[in-house]
Amino acid sequence: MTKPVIEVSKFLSYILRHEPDAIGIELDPEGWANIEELIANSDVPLTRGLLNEVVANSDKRRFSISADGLFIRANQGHSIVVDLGLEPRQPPELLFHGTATRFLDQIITQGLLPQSRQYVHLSDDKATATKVGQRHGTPIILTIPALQMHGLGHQFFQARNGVWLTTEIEPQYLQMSSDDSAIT
Ligand code: HQG
Repeated sequence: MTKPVIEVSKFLSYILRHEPDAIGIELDPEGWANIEELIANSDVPLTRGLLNEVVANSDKRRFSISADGLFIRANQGHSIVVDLGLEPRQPPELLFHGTATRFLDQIITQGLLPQSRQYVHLSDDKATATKVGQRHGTPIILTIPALQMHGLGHQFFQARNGVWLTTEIEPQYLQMSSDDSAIT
């Protein structure tokens, strides 16, 4: 990705997930922003062409444009409350959460909580989880018996970019990936 594309991607993540107020726009209840308004209010150089390029080239498919081409929203990662219209669905047997070793003590006590975001984010492969964990420090992967939890009534959702979401994972379900032994 080129530098302008990365810059715009970061800007869009910030505005569409966390702070639409920062440029004086509002998202609708489903998280959509009017593209014309977004471009007019943007504080980074932004054109419709660049916006389309960012959406098309986002490595994690972070954004969607509405079918009529007028609106854009983030696929996941929100701290503001939006209704993404996701239905609960059956997860794979295992899901993974990458975090940093420095958070482990607290996670063991409290379980995985969404912290500043709307959901706990999970992936269906360890490589992605490792990259997510590295953003915070020395990574460690927690394995979640998602299918078993689903059978017990725990709800999982899948964002349009494939990321799995849930509201909380209690400590008893968390396993260390290295030897798959429970950490509680
Ligand atoms: C940790 C990126 C202490 C949690 C990624 C994580 C993802 C706790 C951190 C998406 C805790 C929150 C989300 C507890 C959880 N005590 N720490 N009880 N429960 N934590 O950034 O999952 O590139 O909000 O383990 O790829 O790292 O931006 O969440 O380390 O998909 O598109 O608190 O953001 O996507 O950190 O990342 P974050 P995350 P993008």
